[in-house]
Amino acid sequence: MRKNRKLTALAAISAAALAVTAIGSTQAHAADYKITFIQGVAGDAFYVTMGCGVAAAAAKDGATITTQGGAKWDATIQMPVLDSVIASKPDAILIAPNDKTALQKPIEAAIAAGIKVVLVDTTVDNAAPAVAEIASDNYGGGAAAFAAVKQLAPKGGKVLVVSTSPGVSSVDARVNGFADAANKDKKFNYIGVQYSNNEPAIAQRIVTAALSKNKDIVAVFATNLFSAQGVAAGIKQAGKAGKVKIVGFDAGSDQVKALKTGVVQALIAQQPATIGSKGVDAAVAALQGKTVSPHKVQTGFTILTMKNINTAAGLAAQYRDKC
Ligand code: T6T
Repeated sequence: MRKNRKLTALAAISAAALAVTAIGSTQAHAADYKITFIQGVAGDAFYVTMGCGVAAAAAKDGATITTQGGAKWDATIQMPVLDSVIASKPDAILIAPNDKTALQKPIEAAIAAGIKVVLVDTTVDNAAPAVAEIASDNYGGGAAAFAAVKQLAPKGGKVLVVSTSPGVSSVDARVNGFADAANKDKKFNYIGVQYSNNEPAIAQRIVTAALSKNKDIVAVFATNLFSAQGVAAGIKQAGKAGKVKIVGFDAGSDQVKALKTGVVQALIAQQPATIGSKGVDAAVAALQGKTVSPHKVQTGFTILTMKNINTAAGLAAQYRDKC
């Protein structure tokens, strides 16, 4: 109870500290702009929920949305998707780039073709040519994940991070935020990050191997939905559910179930629908010739625990499988 109260308080502080910086909302417009939303990957509740925000803002702003997404989190799959979207000549593209370097030139090609590009969720090495970058405060989210670990394992010990792939701006920032906070705390021994390629089965294997090598791991931070799914399965399989604490980013239905059954102790839910709606607002404003400011917008998050998962705020923070 005490721990849960502390985590709920932490959630409130984090949400307040990470208050959303608003991009000015646009007036309804009759132009019917064509906007393509390119997800990081198809079938991910994070992007499904983002799509709900995209659709709501498009209805308000006067835009028609087409959604595209590769079957895997893979830049070599996303690049041809982007090429074919450029060839279809939309007015604007909202894209979550799979890799901050590989997608740089293809995104510049879209902009050179006269298409307004808004980066949502993830970004590229040089985001300046884009209309705006709209994403969670991922570094702050990583630090908040470590704060949650501290509450859950106050005596300290070994902590592991499982992420997707290096070069993905969102999860890299979460890893850095977590690592910087963990390395400052002498009670904790940060044993590093391992990469799952966004495959739950690989995340599961990573955790199984890590637990057999380091029997004294006290907590694992999983930096996104699919890593968290695999980490939860691995800890459960090892018979360590509840003993080795899990803090996961994202709040898909599988993760919420793992929280409710005590396998996962805290989830950092992003605000994907807000990212999507702000993305459309920014694209439409740019198409109307307005200056979009600020260029970089950071959205907040809610920390979900057993304590608040069924509250109105907890329910609202959970991701959707359809709009
Ligand atoms: O965590 C989100 C997203 O923010 C990240 O960039 C990739 O993974 C997710 O889509 C969750 O699967």
